[in-house]
Parts: sequence; C-alpha cells; structure tokens
Amino acid sequence: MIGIIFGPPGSGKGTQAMRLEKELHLNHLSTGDILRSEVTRGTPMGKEVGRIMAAGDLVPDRLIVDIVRRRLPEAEAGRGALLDGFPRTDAQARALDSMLAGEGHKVDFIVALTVPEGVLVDRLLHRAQVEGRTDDNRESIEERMREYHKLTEAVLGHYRKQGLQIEEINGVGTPDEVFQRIRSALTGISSR
Ligand code: B4P
Repeated sequence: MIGIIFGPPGSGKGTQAMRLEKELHLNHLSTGDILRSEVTRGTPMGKEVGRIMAAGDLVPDRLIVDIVRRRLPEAEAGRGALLDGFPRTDAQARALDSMLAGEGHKVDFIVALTVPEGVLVDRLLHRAQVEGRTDDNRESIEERMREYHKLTEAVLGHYRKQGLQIEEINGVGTPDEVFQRIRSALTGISSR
C-alpha cells in the first residue's frame, strides 16, 4: 500500500504521519527528515541543500527523486509506505508514478490536511522557539507558503485527474482530534 500525507508547511504532516504509520503499519518516508539528517551530518548533499532549505525554497527535483528512488524499495516492504512531504511538484509526482508503475503499484490514498495560513504561520513560529529549525523564520515561512501555492498544490490536481479520491481533512484542532478525522476518513483501508 502506498499512502501520501499532503499539506502546506506546518499543516501537521509529520505529526500525523507518526500516528498513521503505527495505525496502518506503514513505513514512514519523510523527505524533510532525510534532508535535515543530511544537513546535520554535513554530507555533500547536506551542504548543497542546507542553504536552499533555510531560505524556504524547494530542493531540486533531481535530488529528491534520487533520494526516493533509493529508499522506496525498503519503504514499500511489508505493508507499504507512507510518503510525507513527497511528491511536492508535478515532476516529482510523475517520477513517483513511473517508479511505482515499474513494480505494478500505484498510490492508494492521499490525506490532504487543510489549515488556514494564519494558523500555519503561528505554528511554525512557535516551533522556531521550541526547536530552532533554521527554516522556521518569518521570511522563510512566507517563501515556503509561496512555493506551496506555486508548485505543490498542483500535485492534488495531478492525482484527481487519475480518479484517485483525496481525503481532505480539517487540520485545525489538537493532533489527536485531527488524527481521529483521518482515521474515520480512512475506514476500510486499515482492514485491507
Ligand atoms: P518538511 O519537513 O516536509 O517540513 P514542513 O512542510 O514544515 O512540515 P512538517 O512535517 O515538518 O511540519 P508539521 O506540519 O508536522 O520540509 C522541510 C523543507 O525540506 C521544505 O521547505 C523543502 O525545502 C525541503 N523539502 C522536503 N521535501 C521536499 C520535496 N519533496 N521537494 C523539494 N523540497 C523538499 O508541523 C509543524 C508544526 O506544527 C510542529 O511544530 C507541530 O508540532 C505543530 N503541529 C502539528 N499539528 C498541530 C496541531 N494539530 N495543533 C497545533 N500544532 C500542531
């Protein structure tokens, strides 16, 4: 099974993915976590992407697609993969489709979190105080929102055209409340 957790920056993708992976016994693959680990370890890739991420820009598609191509087989093992933060552009979505098609697989579900922009900004500024992430400052947050509207939103259209049902979930509320909404929307999936 292949699931995608989708939403703007700060919508709770990572937060909900951790709950959902346990519920559905899926392997969580977060491109944001992988990139941050490369930056922390100071790898050549980390050096290349660190500044891009801090500015709130999207990392080039070729790098991201390469990361996912290498990690997807392991993530798909067992019950399957929960993709968090990927795909984020139309090119990434097309690359994912062809990787999956090569194995006779396809995306099974998408959970799209919706949260008003003011709430997103407040959450990310709050996280800046708690975790000190370099990309959680006002300028970078604004850029991340712009990139989301310019490049990422279109990914939903890509999958709608394929006839895939997208579960739009209100992401406002406590993390547990949001998770209950996701669970109800996905009823039937966990028993597959
Ligand atoms: P991500 O790691 O995906 O970061 P994000 O969009 O900020 O989401 P995240 O999962 O961390 O936060 P969440 O909403 O859970 O990407 C970071 C950067 O990496 C991107 O900007 C880009 O540069 C690069 N990148 C990653 N993937 C890429 C790709 N495919 N292509 C190109 N570039 C890519 O949570 C946010 C905050 O809200 C947290 O503090 C959380 O505790 C809080 N929160 C969550 N749910 C809440 C709730 N219900 N109520 C209150 N607070 C809540």
